[in-house]
Amino acid sequence: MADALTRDQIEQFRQDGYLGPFALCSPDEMARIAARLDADLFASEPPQQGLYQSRHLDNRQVYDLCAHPAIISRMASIYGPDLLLWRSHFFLKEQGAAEVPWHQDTNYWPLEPPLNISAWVAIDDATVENACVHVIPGSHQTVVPHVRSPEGMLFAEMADMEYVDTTTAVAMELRAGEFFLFNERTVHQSAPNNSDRRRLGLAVRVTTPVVCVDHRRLFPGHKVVVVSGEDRLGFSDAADPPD
Ligand SMILES: O=C(O)CCC(=O)C(=O)O
Repeated sequence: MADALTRDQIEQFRQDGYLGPFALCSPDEMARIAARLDADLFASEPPQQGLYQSRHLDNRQVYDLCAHPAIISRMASIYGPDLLLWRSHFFLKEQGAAEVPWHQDTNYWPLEPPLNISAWVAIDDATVENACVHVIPGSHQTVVPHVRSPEGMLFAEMADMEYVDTTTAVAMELRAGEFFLFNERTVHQSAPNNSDRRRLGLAVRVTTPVVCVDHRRLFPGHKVVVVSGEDRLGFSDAADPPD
């Protein structure tokens, strides 16, 4: 399969809980995609600071980014050929945007069992200066308790820092058009954006048909979309990709 991961890469993902960066498209191509998203999607409904959810369900450009073979082939190397796209988030950090605290995604998610692989796709260049995501290698091997975040953070709950060692954290600096993979327990964060450059990323969330998504904890009409292979189990409600 094109873009399949090697055995060594799969082993590295299992050991570190993240992998990449990889190229989805060139920076020039991503600039064209970003201009179209700005014109067609964000002009009428700007992404809020923080979360902007699951527009792959009603926007073909967003769906095509989420279901891009460069992402899905690599995910299939790890989780097999049957894959469900169950969620996507635009994470916008304008100048002055607050911190996304250290956290494990599984703390917030309605998945049973809690199994997910994410691709974080850079729509703008993401650097330390404009608040790229940081990950902690190997942190997915422990479930970390979460506590209320202090005022001013972008998430209401965060990892209890008694259980998190940030000294080995890695800054995932990406050119526009690149992405990295991480799993549902990899502890990650992004700092406040103290630069004058916007930082927009798209987080693509994929699981397998053995997982049941509790749609009631998301929004009315929420469904998964089969992005590879087939869903032989039907535990989660499914929709077709948008036209
Ligand atoms: O983009 C960010 O700043 C945070 C990303 C994140 O928390 C995620 O993708 O789960």
